[in-house]
Amino acid sequence: MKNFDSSLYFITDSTNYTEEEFLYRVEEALKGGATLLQLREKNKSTREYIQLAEKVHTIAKRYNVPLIIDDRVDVALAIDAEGVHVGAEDMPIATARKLMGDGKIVGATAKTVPWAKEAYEQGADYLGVGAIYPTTTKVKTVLTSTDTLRDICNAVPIPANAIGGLNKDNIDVLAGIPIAGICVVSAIMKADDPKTAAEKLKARAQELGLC
Ligand code: TZP
Ligand code: MG
Repeated sequence: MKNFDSSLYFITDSTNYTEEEFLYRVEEALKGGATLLQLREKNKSTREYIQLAEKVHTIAKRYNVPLIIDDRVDVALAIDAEGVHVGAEDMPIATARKLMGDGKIVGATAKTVPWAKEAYEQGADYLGVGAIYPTTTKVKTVLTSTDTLRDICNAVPIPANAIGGLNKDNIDVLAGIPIAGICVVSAIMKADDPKTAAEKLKARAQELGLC
């Protein structure tokens, strides 16, 4: 099992922010206690993605937080990121693993138990499971019940994180489910104060015994 902490996994969304504001928010989230960071860009050219990833990686390293690149193994390799996250329409997990090597983190999306087992067998290090609640973040997803989330956690030996519409006021539904942590975009990214938002989310998750 790889050694990383996904208890507060912050996934970025640069939509509607200047680069300066975006990087500031990322850093505030890290100051607030995000333990794992994913750069998630859907509309950037390869060159733009790499340039932004380099900047985000420089910041993440200062906080000792691993950086995961969404979708793109080439971008992850180009900047020597700590990992990549692949979904159903991205590179197959086994291929991502082969290209990234054993030392890097490969994360995958899973919405069912068979899918989770397949991801584990292909070499995924962790799973993102959801959406638990409807989300306003641009994503092709369907809802995953907390029962399925629990079944997935019990079916595979790798950490599973809940994702989708989560915030400090609704994560109580996850209490008692053996997740490794929560993944959030909006709850931190769109908060007035991302640092305080991250701190409060983490405190609430700890209070509920989620991490
Ligand atoms: N995968 C499932 S839901 C989701 C992703 C990437 C988006 C989560 O964003 P938010 O803003 O935390 O609901
Ligand atoms: Mg993807």
